[in-house]
Amino acid sequence: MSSRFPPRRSSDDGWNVIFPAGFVWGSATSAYQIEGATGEDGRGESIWDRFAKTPGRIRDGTSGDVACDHYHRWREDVALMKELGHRAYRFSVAWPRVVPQGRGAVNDKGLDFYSRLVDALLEAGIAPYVTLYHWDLPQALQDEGGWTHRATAKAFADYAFAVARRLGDRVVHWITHNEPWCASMLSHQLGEHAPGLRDGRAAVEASHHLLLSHGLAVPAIRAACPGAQIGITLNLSPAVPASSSAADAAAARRYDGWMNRWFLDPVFRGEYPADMVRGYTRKGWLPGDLGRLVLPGDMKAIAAPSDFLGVNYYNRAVVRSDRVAEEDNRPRSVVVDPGAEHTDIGWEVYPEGLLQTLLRVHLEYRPAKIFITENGASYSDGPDGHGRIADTRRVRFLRDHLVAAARAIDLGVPLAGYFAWSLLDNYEWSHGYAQRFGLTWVDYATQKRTPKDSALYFRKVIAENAVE
Ligand code: IFM
Repeated sequence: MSSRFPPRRSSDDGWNVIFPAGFVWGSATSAYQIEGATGEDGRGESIWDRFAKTPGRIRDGTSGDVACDHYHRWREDVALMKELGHRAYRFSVAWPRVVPQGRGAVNDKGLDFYSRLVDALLEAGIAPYVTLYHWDLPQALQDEGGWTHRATAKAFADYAFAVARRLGDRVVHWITHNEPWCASMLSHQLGEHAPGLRDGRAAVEASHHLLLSHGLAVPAIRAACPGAQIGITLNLSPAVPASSSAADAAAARRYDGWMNRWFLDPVFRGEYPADMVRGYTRKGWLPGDLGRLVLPGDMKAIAAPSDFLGVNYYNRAVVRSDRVAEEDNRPRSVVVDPGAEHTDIGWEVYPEGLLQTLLRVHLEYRPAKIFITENGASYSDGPDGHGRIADTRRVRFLRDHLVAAARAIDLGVPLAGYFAWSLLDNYEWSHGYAQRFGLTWVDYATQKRTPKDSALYFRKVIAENAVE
């Protein structure tokens, strides 16, 4: 069979890598990173409110208290998306806005906000893609043990039901979790995100309860919204050995287990990878008797049939073996190509990794459908003397990753959409406001939004359904 790649059409304007009809184009954000208004309309405290205000946790000492003030400027932001030609918008619901104490009383004012947003999106012809958990756990649940506590999974399913019951008449696409690796390993093992623990056992417990909560939420959402399309979003990175040595190959395999397989295997196969179970048990991160954490029925629940997988792709990991990495699975990502380009946050630009990731997921796990729910780059380019933001590196980043995505489609990957991270510059977690991932520049002093060149480029991609 001859390859259809690169798919071309005869054109004299050079726009020639074409996406399938109906491909979904949009951008993504998350509640804590853009909303602000953390104390308004009955919103409860989240673990990120607490973490961001703990001295030493955030590099520039800032918090999401104001962020992009989207809670007050959402009309303007929907108009911006429309102006930029977006056809879909992935945003997250803040659990503490809807259920301020994590379980129990539902705060109608919180739901009203998202309901108004959904109406405005639909009116603008933009399809809402709702993420239910993008890391802002109600602090009240953290006080009981947070994700290390099994009851949090049940509380999440109840919260998911409440949101789906209110928005499910208008929202079709639901994402239970964003990047459970971050909500477990990065935040409980490496201490870099809220709640800031450095405890491998807590990280593994949290990962299981996060996955379980996904499994419990899927039927809860379907019960409230029978036509729902439901998936989970994982952040995936190809792990490449730094050399041809057996030690580096083993380290890369461990990294892959820690980052990718620990989440993919349960969701698609209903089991944890055996090599990682052995490793975590040896370290004492899993109880010798696995049944003390993983109860009968858990794995079946986690593997509840879903409609799509969300893939967030940013970079690859080139892994070198060393003693510390072996002990705590901490990444030892090393630079093997000194000429490679890096974004301002220090991540290697590696578009081939997107193709590798999509192919791997398709061939090994066979999700019915895949959306790239995040892909983007931090570049600090700001306005020139005329107010223009010529972020040429981001334009190139987008183009090269979109060509990789098109290539994956051509090789048979059921890729259905692409969401650029992010619509706006926003609060980049422990980096504060210093890293800018937006297609749109945000002047945090005035909250003025200015589309960057990349936003205009992306608008053309969407209009043409093609990449130059
Ligand atoms: O900003 C984050 C987002 O919240 C989750 N995925 C990665 C992005 C860039 O770090």
